[in-house]
Amino acid sequence: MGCGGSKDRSSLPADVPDDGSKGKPKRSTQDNIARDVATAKRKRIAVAAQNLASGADIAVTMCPKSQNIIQLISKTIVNNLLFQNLKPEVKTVLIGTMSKLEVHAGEDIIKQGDTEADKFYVISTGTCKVYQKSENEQERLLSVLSSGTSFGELALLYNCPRNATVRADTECELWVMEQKVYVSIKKAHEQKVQDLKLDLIKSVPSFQNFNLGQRNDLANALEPVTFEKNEYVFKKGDIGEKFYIIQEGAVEVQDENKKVLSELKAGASFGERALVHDDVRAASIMAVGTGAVCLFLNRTDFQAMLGTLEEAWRYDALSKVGLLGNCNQAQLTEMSKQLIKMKVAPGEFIFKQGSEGDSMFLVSDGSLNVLDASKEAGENVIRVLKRGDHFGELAILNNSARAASVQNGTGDTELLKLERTTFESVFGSLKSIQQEWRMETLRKVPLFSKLTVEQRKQLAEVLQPVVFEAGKDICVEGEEGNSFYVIEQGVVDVLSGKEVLTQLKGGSYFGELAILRNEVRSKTIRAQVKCSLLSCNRNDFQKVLGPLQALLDSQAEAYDSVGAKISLKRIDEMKQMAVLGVGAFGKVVLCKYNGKPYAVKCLSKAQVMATGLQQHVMQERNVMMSCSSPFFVNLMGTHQDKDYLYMILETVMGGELFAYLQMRDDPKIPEGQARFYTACVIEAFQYLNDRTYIYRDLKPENLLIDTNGYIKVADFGFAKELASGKTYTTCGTPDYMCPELIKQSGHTKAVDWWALGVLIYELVCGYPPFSNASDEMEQMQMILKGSFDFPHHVSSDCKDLVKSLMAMNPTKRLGCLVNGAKDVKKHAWFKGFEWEGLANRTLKAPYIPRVKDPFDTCCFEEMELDVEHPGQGYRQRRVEVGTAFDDF
Ligand code: ISQ
Repeated sequence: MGCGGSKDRSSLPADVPDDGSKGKPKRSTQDNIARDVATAKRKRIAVAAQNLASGADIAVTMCPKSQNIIQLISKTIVNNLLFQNLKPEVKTVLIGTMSKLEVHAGEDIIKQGDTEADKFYVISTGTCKVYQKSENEQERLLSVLSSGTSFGELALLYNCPRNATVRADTECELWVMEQKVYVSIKKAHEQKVQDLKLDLIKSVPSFQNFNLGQRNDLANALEPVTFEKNEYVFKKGDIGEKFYIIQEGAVEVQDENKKVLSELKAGASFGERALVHDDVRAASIMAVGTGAVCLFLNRTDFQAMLGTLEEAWRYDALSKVGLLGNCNQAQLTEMSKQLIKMKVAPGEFIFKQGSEGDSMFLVSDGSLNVLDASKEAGENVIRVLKRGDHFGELAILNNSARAASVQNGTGDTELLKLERTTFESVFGSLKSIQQEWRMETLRKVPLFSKLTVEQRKQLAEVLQPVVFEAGKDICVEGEEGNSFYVIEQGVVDVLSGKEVLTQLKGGSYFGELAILRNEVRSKTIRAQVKCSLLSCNRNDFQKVLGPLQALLDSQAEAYDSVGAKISLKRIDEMKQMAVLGVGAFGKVVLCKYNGKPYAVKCLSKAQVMATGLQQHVMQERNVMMSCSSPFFVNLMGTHQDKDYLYMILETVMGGELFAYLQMRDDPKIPEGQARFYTACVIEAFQYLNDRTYIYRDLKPENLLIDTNGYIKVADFGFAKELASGKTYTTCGTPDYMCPELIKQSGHTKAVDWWALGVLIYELVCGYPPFSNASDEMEQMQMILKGSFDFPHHVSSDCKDLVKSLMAMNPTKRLGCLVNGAKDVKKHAWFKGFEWEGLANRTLKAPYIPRVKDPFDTCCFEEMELDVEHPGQGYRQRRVEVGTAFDDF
């Protein structure tokens, strides 16, 4: 964990040039790998590039240099991983920004261990020597570098301590590239490319109704292809499944005799039918002028990502039906497949006012008139319905009489019909969809975690809808309450006094202890917009679950440590009991408060500021505040004083999965056990995906085992909200990084699903897939190639799952397709796995830690209570904190 467990010991290999003499020894056989890792495995540290939120303001200055120098730099970086696949114009700008550095013989250019490492160097004149020393050892000469060589490139990817010292041996002239500049230029370029694709997508008629998320998915999946002048894209009669958008240049549309029918230019698209079915091309397409650059998409990829074009359109239209607002993505997807096509003749009535209905409709083509029967013909049209509009949806709920008549106009109209019976036979009644949503929400309330499915069902049934207008208080701080609330729709503010602490959105809940006992509300909860909530008061609760009072009371006992949020006036209200871990950024202390255990993570404000991580810390706090899952180490509250930030977390006393793996004789675990741990992580990721959060630091070091043997995900330092589009700050742990993180081409939630593949691999093999590299740059190269093998003992289902998760192309990765996490859960490796048992925690865990009581720290490394905080040294520095942590 970022700041848990034993002291972080970096296994990062040298950030020095590749002269073949550095780094870990290469492994030869699978057996050797296992043995090496068993004896030498270290906790891996997470790394991150400087956050680019501020990158937009980076001033990029061009530094003049001669053609000779430009050529020398170009030649030096030509085979460098970090400059491969860059467009020539981007390379030119990057080289243009490099500044000159002159150093005298004997001067250190970079120093081993230096943490403020953010520069890459090219030597133009002179020689430098590379030295390395291990603890208590004299410096050892590793290599000599001369004109036309480079060093320090890892610093362009992310900040991590320098692994060697590079010292000028003669007077030297060097050219320096800064991480911030490199990252911001690449980001600007990638964003330009993405925006361009999004613009092109906007002009494609079939994609008109796609939402931003879907358009971004499309943009990510579009691949460029170049056609030379007079080259055919396809010929009339060919069968194809590719759709094209012209990005640059032009093409001619020709008939079979090469007669030109028309010319298409940049922005135009062709071959759209191929996205629906195999297209027998109706004409030939040939690149003309100086040729054409097209973006293409093939049907298989398109459908895996978004379903069929028709389904995507139907999905979008259904998602706009207010009554279906509670259906999740998977349900809407399923429903869009069940709509029945109907043709309506001119003048035909769909239904008449007052009649009983059992279907709802979407207009897919043409238009319809909504008529008020009480008015005269000619004045009775209240509304005209067009493609994408829906009507009659109340009939899905019950047999209520139609409120108006709907009649076709003069043209042919096509409708999509959803009958109540079909709807109910496939999904159950709408009521049951709502019920399922309620069940799912209640399942996440820790107080109800011991209830059986049946008991939760009863509770879900007594939830009453209640609407609060914007600005209305739902609970008031200091007042007694007796109701529990779940937010169905809308956003509420959580206030302490006048200060807004956080926001809660759909699916969040509050006030649950009030249904057991008179609880004084610790916060005010105010509707930010008009909100619909479900509530249950103590009376209703008693009626259905009265006999369970004892069970729930006992649950409530433990609840202060698993569900209720706590707030402190002073941190010393908590008694420090033991240190659970110290890492690069914080110290986690086991504390006692009101007799209950808490894990308090302390971060030094000065250190956070000095390392530029304030945005990450705030993101971590915000994500954790708005989440609560049995598969997370949940945040119970926050606190701060002059020097420190405190995150008050629930305790998870079984230790890190990493430590458990380390203590075993065999570093690999049986597939059944790996399946159980992986399933817990999938539950956590599904929860995050549903709320559009990404996690970005999966590894056994960040997975804690609770006293029931279940996994809880800890350390949300890199988590962030990403509703659509991509994010650009490279972060994570090198072993777990996916190709797009290394390419810095922008990334999405797909990074987490890749990392899950790495985790499964590491669990079943005992070492991660790219651990055979001799240094970090080689490891990056291996990741970019996707080259890894499995030992013989791994089952074929397991291999298949890992390969599907570690798909090089993030748009084709399992977990990122149209059915999201469900696809992963349905994979053959999980055949027969009891997901329901895992969710209600009745499934037996493969290993139960032997923990005697809530304060037993036997699963953690022993440490002195007064062990120094890693940010101690920063306290002396005068760091301006300003308002950075006001919202913490
Ligand atoms: C919760 N319980 C035990 C140890 C922990 C370490 C870090 C974060 C949370 C923890």
